[in-house]
Amino acid sequence: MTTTTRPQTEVADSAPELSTGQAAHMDMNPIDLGRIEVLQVLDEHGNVDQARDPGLSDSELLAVHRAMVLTRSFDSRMLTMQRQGEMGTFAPNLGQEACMIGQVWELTRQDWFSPSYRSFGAQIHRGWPMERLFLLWSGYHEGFPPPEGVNDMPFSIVIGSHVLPAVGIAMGMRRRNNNDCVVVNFGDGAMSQGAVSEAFNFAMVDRAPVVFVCENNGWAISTPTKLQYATDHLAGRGVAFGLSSIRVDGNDILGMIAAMREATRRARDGEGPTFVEAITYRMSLHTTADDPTVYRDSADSDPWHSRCPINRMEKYLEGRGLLSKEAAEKVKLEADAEVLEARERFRKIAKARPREVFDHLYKVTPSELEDQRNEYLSRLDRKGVD
Ligand SMILES: Cc1ncc(C[n+]2csc(CCOP(=O)(O)OP(=O)(O)O)c2C)c(N)n1
Repeated sequence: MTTTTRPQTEVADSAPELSTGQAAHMDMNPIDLGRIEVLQVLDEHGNVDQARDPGLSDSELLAVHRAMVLTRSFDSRMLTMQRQGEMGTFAPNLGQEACMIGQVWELTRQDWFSPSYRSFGAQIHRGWPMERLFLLWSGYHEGFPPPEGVNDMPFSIVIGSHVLPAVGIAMGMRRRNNNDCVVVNFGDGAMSQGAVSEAFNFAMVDRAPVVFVCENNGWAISTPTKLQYATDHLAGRGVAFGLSSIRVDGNDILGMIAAMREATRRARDGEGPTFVEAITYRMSLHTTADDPTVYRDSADSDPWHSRCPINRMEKYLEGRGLLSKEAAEKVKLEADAEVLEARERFRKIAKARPREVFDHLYKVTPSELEDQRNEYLSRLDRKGVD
């Protein structure tokens, strides 16, 4: 793992001594953090850097590939369903599949995962049935709670709001003194939320076993990263709080796994939190309510087509004789079929319940709303709607 060049500082037990030495000159230039290399194991041509290869077995490599293909298949089906009026507004994962799968690949059932809204690839891998995610994104509250036995937090839409609670979970783990850890993800836009900086600080002071994964996908809705921060990288923000920080090619599944393996090892071994800045690109819409053509042109996204995380993995697997083109096509067809089966299960469960429209808002419904509810219910009665 390439960490920053800056050595980890020990947390002081007491107030710092005032240095009596005179600085040679008053230097207010920004401290040079140096260049923080971007870790890449699998390049876009399918070549692997053997020295940094996390060494997955053949079956693990195929499983990782399959998980990314399933993520894409689910994503594409969600978009079709949304455009046909069968799904609510959602945030596509297209292009971020390696980031999604890589960040949770090293987690155990005991570990916790606290996701942002653009995480369903990771959630499926963690054990969320796809029909539950369909329910969730089409507005059924049954879809929201994490499944029994899956140590995930419900995802957060309020940007950055879930990062401090994730640190809280990690602080609890530290007090229990077990080997578990927490992974929390968020976007480059979330880095501008004060709570994320607070989370970095609390985590470092407590040496909490948490891995922060920033999916730096180039855009926060219509705000490009160059308007989000004025430094070369976000990883430097971790360095400022004393965190071990790394930049990784977020479209490289092997790089993501290598980085997360070391980051989670550090957390489990009591070496404290790590900040992983994963460089990726949001290939699709911010959400289905968005039209990126009004604020970015294809020159911005074009270079990322050749960096596709799935294509490069297929080139690598083909080169190793593990996956032919035909076999890759079969994986895709099987994933599509699996998603369609989940859609059928979803359709059987998802029955609109118009009589609940006024429920779940107030513990005691205000009288004017109660009047509206009664009028609405009698209208449903007149129309014979259950
Ligand atoms: C506190 C808060 N402010 C604003 C919003 C509106 N909003 C929704 S998504 C988003 C952009 C987030 O971008 P980023 O963190 O980079 O994540 P990405 O969507 O790219 O994955 C904003 C500003 C919000 N949900 N919460």
